[in-house]
Amino acid sequence: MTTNDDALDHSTVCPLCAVGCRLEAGDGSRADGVSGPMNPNGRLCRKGIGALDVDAEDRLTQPLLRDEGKLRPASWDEAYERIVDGIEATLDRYGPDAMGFFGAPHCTNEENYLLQKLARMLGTNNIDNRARLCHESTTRCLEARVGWPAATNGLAELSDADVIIIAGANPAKRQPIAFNSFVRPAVNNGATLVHIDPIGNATTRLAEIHITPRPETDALVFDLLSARLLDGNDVDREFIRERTRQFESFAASLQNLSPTQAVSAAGVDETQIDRLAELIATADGVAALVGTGIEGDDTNAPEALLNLLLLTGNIGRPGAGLYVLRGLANEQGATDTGCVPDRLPGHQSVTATDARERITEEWGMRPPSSPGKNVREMLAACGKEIRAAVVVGENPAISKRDPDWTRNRLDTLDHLVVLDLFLSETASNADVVLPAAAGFEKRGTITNLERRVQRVSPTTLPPSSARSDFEILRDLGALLLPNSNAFEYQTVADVFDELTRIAPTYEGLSFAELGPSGRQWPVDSDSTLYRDSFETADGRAVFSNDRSGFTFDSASGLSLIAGGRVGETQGDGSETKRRLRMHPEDAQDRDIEEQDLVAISNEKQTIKARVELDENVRCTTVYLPAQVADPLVRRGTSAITVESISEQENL
Ligand SMILES: Nc1nc2c(c(=O)[nH]1)N[C@H]1C(S)=C(S)[C@@H](COP(=O)(O)OP(=O)(O)OC[C@H]3O[C@@H](n4cnc5c(=O)[nH]c(N)nc54)[C@H](O)[C@@H]3O)O[C@H]1N2
Ligand SMILES: Nc1nc2c(c(=O)[nH]1)N[C@H]1C(S)=C(S)[C@@H](COP(=O)(O)OP(=O)(O)OC[C@H]3O[C@@H](n4cnc5c(=O)[nH]c(N)nc54)[C@H](O)[C@@H]3O)O[C@H]1N2
Ligand code: SF4
Ligand SMILES: [Mo]
Repeated sequence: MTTNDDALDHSTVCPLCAVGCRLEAGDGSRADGVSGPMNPNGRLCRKGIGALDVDAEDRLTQPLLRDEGKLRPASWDEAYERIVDGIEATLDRYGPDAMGFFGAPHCTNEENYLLQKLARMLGTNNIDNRARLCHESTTRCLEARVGWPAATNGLAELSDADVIIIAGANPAKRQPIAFNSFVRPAVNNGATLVHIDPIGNATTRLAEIHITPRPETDALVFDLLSARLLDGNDVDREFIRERTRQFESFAASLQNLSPTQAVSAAGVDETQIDRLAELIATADGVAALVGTGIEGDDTNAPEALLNLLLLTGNIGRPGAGLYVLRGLANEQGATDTGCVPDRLPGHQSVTATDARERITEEWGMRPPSSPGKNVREMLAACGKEIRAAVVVGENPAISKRDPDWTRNRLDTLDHLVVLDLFLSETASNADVVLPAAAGFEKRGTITNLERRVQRVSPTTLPPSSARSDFEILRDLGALLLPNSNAFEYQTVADVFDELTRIAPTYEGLSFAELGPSGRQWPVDSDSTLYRDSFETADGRAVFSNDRSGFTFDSASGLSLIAGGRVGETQGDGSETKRRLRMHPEDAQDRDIEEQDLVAISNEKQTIKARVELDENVRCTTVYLPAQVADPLVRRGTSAITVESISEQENL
């Protein structure tokens, strides 16, 4: 491993998902796995094997500028000049809070750090990253109640768990190597896997218990379990007394829960709840792994799950804790490095005196102290308070909720700069597009879903004149802040080392000493967080009694859930080949048979698909892959109707 930014290395860490498997360049464009902390047996998933096989034809190879409505090739100097003019004009006319910065879970820690440094040195906290849209409820709950917005334990600790609960996720498909390296062996060694998901998926196959709550009722399931355990006095009194706060008000609020109503509202089988309560009561360690399915604007499933873990003392010990099944390669790092509107690097509040002091010393200026706008607020303010934006490795034009709305918002900007590998939908609407190097063409660090900071190295050169986001942001920083030397870096290691001086979570790490296995933050603890105390003001974890109001419109009959992610096509994507998964009883009620073509409608839209009968789908719930479901539901659920139509019918 070299630290010279230009030299090529033979091996690196897979830049395609938050697991972070080790790999090396194999024959042709194939990547071969090499043993690493996340893939001890050297395996890669299919996506990882193709990690180095980027469609070179479509790569951006030179900067593009918009002139007379059209993008045209330009030199780097010309592109930089246009960016500086656009940003300076915005600052002069409207001030720094008219700028928005969209950061970068595909990019390295150093790149994310530079992006937020640029935003803040220009005078705004309007910086966010898209991790907010995937795991916000869970990470917010962890940060507020135990300390850090991150997984509480390392994955290898799953070998110490007796019960593994996976809720609203499909790691067998989405984090396949983590699932096969840690969950599967734990289950083979006797741990009981419980899958909580209205829809059975690849993960369910390994589960002993499959609980299928009505969508968005998981909080009720966790509360029911807490109530059962409390009734049976199967709780950890010592842990509650010594290490938590607000237990009494939580226990009192559970008294208001009517178990009969909760069971019926969640539509779960009571004997399964009893069985799981029994398992938790007798387990030495319970680990919960959660994904996007328990996120939702109105649910507080993560809050209820954390209550359950605190009640039973299942946090702060090996194999007992809450894991966030993050998706994008450096989602954790983008948040750690401060691409967040109210947090400086290291999850410190923008108002925290000591953090502000450290930064002022390091940057030679005070960062702004009023929290900025988050992703959604920035998009909503485009063309109004926000007049210019810099987007690094994100494609909000399609990935954010309601793409047409988002695209229209981005169109209203005076100045849009996009750094990307390809001419994405967002890039094609930009005023300046800069060609960036991909994950395996650059050096830096990324932080995986268990807080492991690992080095990535270039195994190939970027195409033509593309530059790493690090180089681009360093250049822009120097040009936009000509009176400061705050962007004078020789190598990415200089940026990383600055990060370790500012972010307490990264303190003690050193770029040169990360080694082939990386290190988990914080370095002064082992992989289990909170063994002795929580990272809260008084060191105690907090119970929450914020119980969600919950309504189920039984008249609507069926609710639609979407799953699977962007980029995964099903069949050739043509309307008649799309599959709607439906329980046989729901189909029978509507005179629908296997393979029937159906119209699926909510109050706004109708789409067509073919029915696939499936007993692993809970009754009254149906399932479509995300990109097919898109017009009907982007997140959460939608009440829909389904009816058979003839093969020829046009919608
Ligand atoms: N191959 C591949 N892997 C990927 C990605 C990719 O694009 N391709 N993307 C990555 C990214 S960015 C992410 S965020 C992750 C996402 O990974 P996951 O969060 O695992 O995403 P899904 O596979 O959609 O699984 C979500 C599950 O939640 C369930 N669900 C929906 N509503 C509810 C509910 O109310 N309660 C419960 N309990 N469950 C519910 C759905 O049925 C579905 O099974 O995957 C990552 N991994
Ligand atoms: N319809 C639908 N929408 C979804 C989802 C879905 O399942 N269905 N899933 C949601 C989820 S979970 C997520 S996480 C998001 C993903 O949302 P986004 O992160 O916005 O989308 P991506 O397409 O993953 O990546 C954005 C861009 O980053 C670029 N990129 C990759 N690596 C680099 C790099 O090193 N540098 C630079 N500068 N650019 C780079 C890619 O070329 C791509 O154009 O989508 C969300 N939106
Ligand atoms: S599991 Fe994730 S990190 Fe590992 S090979 Fe697959 S895509 Fe890459
Ligand atoms: Mo995601």
